[in-house]
Amino acid sequence: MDYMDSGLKYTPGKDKDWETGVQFLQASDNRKLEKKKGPGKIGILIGVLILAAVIALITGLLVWHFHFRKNAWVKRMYAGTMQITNQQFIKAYENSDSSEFKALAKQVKSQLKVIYSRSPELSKYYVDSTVQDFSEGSVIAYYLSEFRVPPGKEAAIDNAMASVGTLVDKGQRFMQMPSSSLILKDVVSSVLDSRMLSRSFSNYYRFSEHTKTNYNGQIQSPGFPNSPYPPNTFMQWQLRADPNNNIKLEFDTMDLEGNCKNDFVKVYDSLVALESRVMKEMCGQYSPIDPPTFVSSGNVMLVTMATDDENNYPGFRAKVTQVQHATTCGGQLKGERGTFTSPNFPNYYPPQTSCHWSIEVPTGKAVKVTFTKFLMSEPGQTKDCRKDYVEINNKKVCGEQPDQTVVETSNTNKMSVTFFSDASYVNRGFSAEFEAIDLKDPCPNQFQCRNMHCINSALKCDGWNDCGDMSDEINCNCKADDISCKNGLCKPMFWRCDGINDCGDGTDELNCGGCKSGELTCQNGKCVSDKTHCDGRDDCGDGSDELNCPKSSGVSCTDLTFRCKNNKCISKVNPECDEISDCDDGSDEENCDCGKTVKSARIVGGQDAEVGDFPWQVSLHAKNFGHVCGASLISPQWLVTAAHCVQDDSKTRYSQPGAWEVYLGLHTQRKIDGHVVKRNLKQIICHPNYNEHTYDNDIALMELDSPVTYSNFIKPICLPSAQHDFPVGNSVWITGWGATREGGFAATVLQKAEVRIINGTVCNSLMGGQITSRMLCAGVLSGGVDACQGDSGGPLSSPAGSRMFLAGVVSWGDGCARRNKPGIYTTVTKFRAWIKEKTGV
Ligand SMILES: *[C@@H]1O[C@H](CO)[C@@H](O)[C@H](O)[C@H]1NC(C)=O
Ligand SMILES: [Ca+2]
Repeated sequence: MDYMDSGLKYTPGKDKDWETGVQFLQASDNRKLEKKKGPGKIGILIGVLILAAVIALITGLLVWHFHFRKNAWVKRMYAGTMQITNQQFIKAYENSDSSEFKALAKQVKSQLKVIYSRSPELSKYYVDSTVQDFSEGSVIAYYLSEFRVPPGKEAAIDNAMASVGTLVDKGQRFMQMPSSSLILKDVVSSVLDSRMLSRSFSNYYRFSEHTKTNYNGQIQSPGFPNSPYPPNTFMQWQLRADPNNNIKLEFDTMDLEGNCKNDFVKVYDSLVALESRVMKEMCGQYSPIDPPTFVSSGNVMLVTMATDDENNYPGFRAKVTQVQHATTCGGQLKGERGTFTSPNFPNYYPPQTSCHWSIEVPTGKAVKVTFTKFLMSEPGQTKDCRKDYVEINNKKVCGEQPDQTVVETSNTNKMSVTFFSDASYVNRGFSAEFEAIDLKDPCPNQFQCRNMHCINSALKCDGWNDCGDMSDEINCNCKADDISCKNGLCKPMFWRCDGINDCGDGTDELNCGGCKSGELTCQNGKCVSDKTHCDGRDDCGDGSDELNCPKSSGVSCTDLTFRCKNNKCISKVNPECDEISDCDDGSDEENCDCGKTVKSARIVGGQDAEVGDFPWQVSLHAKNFGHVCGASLISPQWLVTAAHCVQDDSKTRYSQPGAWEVYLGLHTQRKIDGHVVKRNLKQIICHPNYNEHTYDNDIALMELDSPVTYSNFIKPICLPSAQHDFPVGNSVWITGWGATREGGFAATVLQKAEVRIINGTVCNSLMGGQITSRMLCAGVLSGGVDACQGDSGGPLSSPAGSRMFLAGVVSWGDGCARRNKPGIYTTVTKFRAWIKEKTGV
């Protein structure tokens, strides 16, 4: 490769650090450069000049080498953009080999040098710049500038570069300028993402795509979809559209390593990797049902991707199209009610966009606006919403707000709403409803919250924060089955003694029989001295004072310690599949292909699960009837469900495999798409000690007639070891279609609800002493009335690290965890050995 043509002209090839810079700065395709014709007369002249320059450079470099290298100055790269207002874009500027490109690039470079020379800091450490691209508007230039900075000076240079725009203004206003010079506007630069300068890159790719009307472009990571993306590679895709168009980038697959430090994709609203124009950084796996789609503010976009040496995944693929630039958004909204959304909702809104809505309802009424979705969080957002925001009633709202919690009402029949997005980071935006209300009675026949929400009057003083601002839970007289908090709140009794301060003043955690300070509470409730923790002796009697010790492996085995394959025990609690090898033989990290989901796009409604969120959820259909029970996938061929699901009744022999059809990868009942796999059963193993009166030992196993292949939609959940601890107070998930065996399914889309594990002692007293050690109780966390989600037999999924473990099987009653009534689940840990014995899993 010829550095003279393609990169920084003064750059030596020997220094590893610099080589990286050259590669990154490389302005065009190598192949084109190699194909160039031999030198003519002018060429020879240029050659001589270059030779002279090289000699001068080498001299300079030697000086540099001995002077600067010694001090280990650091390279600092900045990406920048500027608008040149006294030039017109011509087609040749798209081609960096054209003489027109080179001529303008040269002018930009020399002007940059002049600009930087106005700052003493910048001029001292400036090395050089390369122009990367031009685009329309008059002409917009994209460039990289390199500095070599003594250690400790980086921040000072960053600051100077951040205000480089003022240097330009100063220059243009006060200095005599030659008439040929470029008039510059909006000069912006920011330091390059340091991961893009990694020394370990061994390959660089640069692609470009100019999309047209009626033409679908496509970009994808190398090798997609047949092989994983290459290691140690930096890639960039430069996307252009025609003037007055925006680029729409629609990912259909995004499947990268989960850690953005190692592999990542970044999308920019620019043609150079300018951090102040970054729209989104992505890694991991995105749900293919609701994949991200971005729209640029202008007619260019840049996608970069960097990979490290290991864990290469399939990569990404995205469609590139152009859409006409929408000059306006917002508008006039009239009538009794209506809806409006941010641009492109539920896809990502474009950066640098502002919309204004004027809402008008009939005279005499007032306007009430409710935001049903509000997703506008972004890195670097401030409390006073200095980045993206919505302004309503002279109030700025930003960040991420729970559904239906942002509500505003006007005093008149008019209201205005403004949406604003700044230059960097975009999100999905908002959807909102407006309605005309009667100011004298804004909540007819309902309770009016302080935040103007209207809720069912029965929800007042029931212990749940239904308003969202607690205004329905103050000044209450608590019911007998509620905790009366000292501060006047009422809380469901089952939050007593679970280690979480629900009252806010600790009332619910008083008199829980805890130990004194300086004492350790054993799992069996005994109190022992702190000092006995990890002293090698079992002081508690159940071994719980010898858990989570500094010396983890090779401790004496108790009922609470994890037993490795080699029969040695470790004191760490829940060591299995936590991605740290704790056993000497590594057996705690074996069989860990379980419990992981694709990254959720977090857009689908409150209680609806998202596709791929719970890929182990199985729907059990009774033949000729439909869905009646849930189950969990634990291996390619085995399911766990509830024993009471497989009991015969007078009409159907549910205990027989032939009575069932099994649906895996199902999200919406009756919608059997390409992700869904149907299986029949080979056998059903019901727990022999299942008691149909007490629901004790309510667990059963099902074997599929043939194994399933795992996919994004079908994956097993992790089975906990017998010693796995699911602490009281932990949040876990229940899922299902809300079915009862009598009534068929209640919901078509898989529902989810967050529940919290309830103290067994408290639960047992609430449930009249019916709770055995093989049952565990959990209560719904959110206050929704329709929080009845679980199906009998379905999973109680407990998150741990990046995985989910099967904590329980939905057992009692209709399987719903109702408000003020705990749900009862079969404790899976108690049946771990039985599952292993019957299935080998
Ligand atoms: C459960 O509550 C009882 C008191 O009702 C208390 O003694 C016990 O420590 C609590 N258990 C846990 C695990 O917090
Ligand atoms: Ca509590």
